[in-house]
Amino acid sequence: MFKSDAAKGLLFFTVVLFLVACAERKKKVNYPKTDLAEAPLIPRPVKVIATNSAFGLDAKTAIYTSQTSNGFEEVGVFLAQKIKNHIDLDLYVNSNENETIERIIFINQTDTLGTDNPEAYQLYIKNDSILLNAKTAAGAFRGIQTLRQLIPETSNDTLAERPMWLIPSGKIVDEPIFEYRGAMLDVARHFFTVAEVKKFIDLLAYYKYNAFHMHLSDDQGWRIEIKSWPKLTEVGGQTEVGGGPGGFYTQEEFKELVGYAAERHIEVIPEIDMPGHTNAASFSYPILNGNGKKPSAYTGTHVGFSTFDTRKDTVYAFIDDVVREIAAMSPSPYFHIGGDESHVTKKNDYIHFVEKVEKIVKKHGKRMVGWNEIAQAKIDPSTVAQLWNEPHNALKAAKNGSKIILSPAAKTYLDMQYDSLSEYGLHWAAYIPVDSAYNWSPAAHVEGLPKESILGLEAPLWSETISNSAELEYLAFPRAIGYAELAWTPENQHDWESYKERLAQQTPYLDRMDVNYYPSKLIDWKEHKHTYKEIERD
Ligand code: TNX
Repeated sequence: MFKSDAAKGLLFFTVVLFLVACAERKKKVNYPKTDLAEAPLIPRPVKVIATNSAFGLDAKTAIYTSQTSNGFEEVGVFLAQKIKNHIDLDLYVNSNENETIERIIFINQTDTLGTDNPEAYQLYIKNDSILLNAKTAAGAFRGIQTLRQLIPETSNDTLAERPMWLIPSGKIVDEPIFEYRGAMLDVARHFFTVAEVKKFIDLLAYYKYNAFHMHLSDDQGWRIEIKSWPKLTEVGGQTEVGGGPGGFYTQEEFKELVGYAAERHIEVIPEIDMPGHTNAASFSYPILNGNGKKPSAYTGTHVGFSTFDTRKDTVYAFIDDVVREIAAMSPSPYFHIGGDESHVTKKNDYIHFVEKVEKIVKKHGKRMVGWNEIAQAKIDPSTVAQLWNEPHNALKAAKNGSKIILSPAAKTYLDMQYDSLSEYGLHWAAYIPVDSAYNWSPAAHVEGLPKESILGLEAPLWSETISNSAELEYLAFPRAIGYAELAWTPENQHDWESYKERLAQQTPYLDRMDVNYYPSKLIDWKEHKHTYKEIERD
C-alpha cells in the first residue's frame, strides 16, 4: 500500500505527533515539584534544564519509536523490558492498541541534533510525553539509560487511583567527550562464565560504556576456542591462577557474548596477549615457545617469563589463524595484540614481531591495539596504543599519528586495592580509593599529549585475585561508575561533591542488580525501599 518506507515513516510520525498532542491536552495533573536538576544521573549530562513538573509513567503509557531507522525499535523494546523488570509495568512498543493510551515515550531518529556525535541524544520530558531524539540507535540507547536512571523506586499511589511513577520534567542535551569508554576483564588469570560476563556488561551499559575489552589469553590460560588449533583450549584452557579448573568460551559462546554486548551498543575488543604472556599457548603447542625452556602449566602470578619464538614462520602461521578466526566473529574494528611485559623477548625480536603481527591484523581487516610497549616498533598511524605505564611510549605513538587509550595503572586499574585493608586486589601501582579514582584529569594526565590524540579511557580489571562475580564487583564497583563519568562528561563538570551524592543514590539499582559493591566509607550510601518485589534482576 505504501510506496516507500519514507512515506510509511512520515505517516507513522504524523500519527505519533497527533497522539502526543492529544495526550498533552488531555490532562494537566498538578504533580508535586520534582527537580530534574537534582536527579542522581551518572554520568552527569552535559545540559539539564528542569521545568519542575513530572511525567507520569503508568499503565496508560506506551512506547513508540522510529521504525524505518535501524535499531530504534530494539531500543524501545529494551526500554520496555527494563521498565518491566524494574517496576513490573508492561508497556506496549509500537502497538496499534492505543485507545487507553494517555502518555507516550517517543524514541525518534533525527539528523538535526546540532552535533556530529553519533552517541548524542536529547530528552524532552513533559507532563504527558517524553521525546527522545537521537541520530543513531546508539545515541537512543544512551538516552534510555538516562531515562532508566530517572524512574523512581516507589510509585506515587497516594495521588492516583493506580500506581504512577513520576519522572521529573525538563530537557536534557547530552553527548560524550570520549569516543571510547571502556572496561577490560581479564578472563585468563581466572575464568569467568558467560553469565558472569553478561552481568558485568549489563552494569557497564547502564553507565553508558561502549567498549568491553576481553583479555582472552595469558600465561595461566587460553580462553577462546580456535578451531584450527584445538589444543589451545583442550590443554591451555584447563588451568588458571591457584590451580582451579579454568575454562574457555566456545566460538558459539563468544559470538553470544559479542551479540549480547552489541544489543547494548557495546563493542567487544578481543585481546590475544603476545609475544609475552603466552605460556598457556606454548604449553598447548611447544613449537611456539621461544624462551628455551620446556613449557609446563603455570598457575602462579608472576609475569614476563614467557615468549613466542619471534623468528619462526610457524608462529606467524599460528597467529594468522588465530586472528582470522577471532576477527571473523568480531564486529569491532579493533584487534588487541597485547604486547606488554615481554621481558624475555630481545628488543629487536619484539619490534620485528609487532611489525609482522600488525600486518596480519590489517590483513584481516582490523586496526591493531596494543599496550604502550608496542610504540617501540614502527607502528602504523591507524594502530592504537593503550597507555598503562609508559607516557613516553604513548607520546611517541601519538606523534606518529596513533590514537591513545588512557589506562594509567595508578588511576584506572580496577584491580588495585582501595586501601591496605581491601580484601581483593593488588597495590603495585597504588591504592586507589573511590575519590582518587574520580579526582584526576584524564585529558591532562600525560603531559604533552594533545587532546585530539585521545581515543578514550579504559579501566582494566586484572583477575589474579578474583574468580567470581561477587569478587569482580567488589573491585569494579563503585569505581567503574566514576570512570563512566570521567569518560562521558565534560571535564569542567567533574565535581567530587556532586558525584559522591549521586553515587550514594545508586544503591537501589546496585541492590536490585545484586551487585557486591565495595561500601566505601567516603560515600553516604542511601537506604532505600522497593515498591515491588524483586522479580528479576535489573
Ligand atoms: C600488569 S598492565 C599487567 C598485567 C597484570 C597487572 C596486574 C599490563 C599491560 N600488564 O599482566 O595482570 O599488571 O595489576
